[in-house]
Amino acid sequence: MTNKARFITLEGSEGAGKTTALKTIKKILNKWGVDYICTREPGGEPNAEKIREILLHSEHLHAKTELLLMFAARNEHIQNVIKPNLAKGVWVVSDRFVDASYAYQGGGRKLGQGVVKWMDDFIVGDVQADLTVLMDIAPEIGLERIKSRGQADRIEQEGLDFFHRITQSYRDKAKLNPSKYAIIDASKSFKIVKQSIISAFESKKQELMP
Ligand code: Z5A
Repeated sequence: MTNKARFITLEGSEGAGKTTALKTIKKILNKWGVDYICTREPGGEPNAEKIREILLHSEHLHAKTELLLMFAARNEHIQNVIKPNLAKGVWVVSDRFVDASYAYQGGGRKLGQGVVKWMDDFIVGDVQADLTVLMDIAPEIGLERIKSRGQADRIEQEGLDFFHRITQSYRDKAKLNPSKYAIIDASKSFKIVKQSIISAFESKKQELMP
């Protein structure tokens, strides 16, 4: 495998179908014959998984604490998982990464994009995704899909306005650098979503594996 290892991230609001999309992405990468790992945020390594517990299951957290913990977990994840794998030629697929902080903390929590950009520069630096698959969905549809899942975590308990701001922030971020994104209409059927992901990867293949 002589090609440069690539960093792929998967993003979207609640119930967008990221877990389902990941299965399709794995099949594509298997077919391409690349060596890869799948990981997630917040989490992906032991310290970051402990921080995930605090983030998702604390009774209350201030918005700025949430932002700081997201980036603390991310730093552990970058240093201990993402960078070492990319350095040894292994592709990394992450279920959520820094765009989620722009969307949830910058947009949802109204902390603004500026402070997230500052943290992004400080913590992420040049470890940016080569491709971000954005599962774009209206919050009404996404939330309806996850309704039957039982107990919602701390973030999932927010109101509809919060999720509208998230969806908008994701779209705004993608507009800043459109060539880096594959925007998938996640409101469509499983079959159409799967086909859209396959088509998006096919059209990016030359760029990812020159
Ligand atoms: N967070 C943050 O605030 N800031 C950050 O920087 C980062 C994260 C990195 C992580 O939660 C939380 O952390 C998350 C953002 C925040 N917010 N919350 N809460 P998580 O990892 O536990 O969960 P998630 O990332 O939000 O994933 P999810 O809720 O499980 O959604 P999903 O993976 O996108 O959906 P899914 O499980 O694939 O599908 C949901 C349901 O819809 C399921 O029943 C499917 O069968 C169904 N589905 C999927 N696709 C379809 C289609 N096409 N048609 C019909 N039904 C479908």
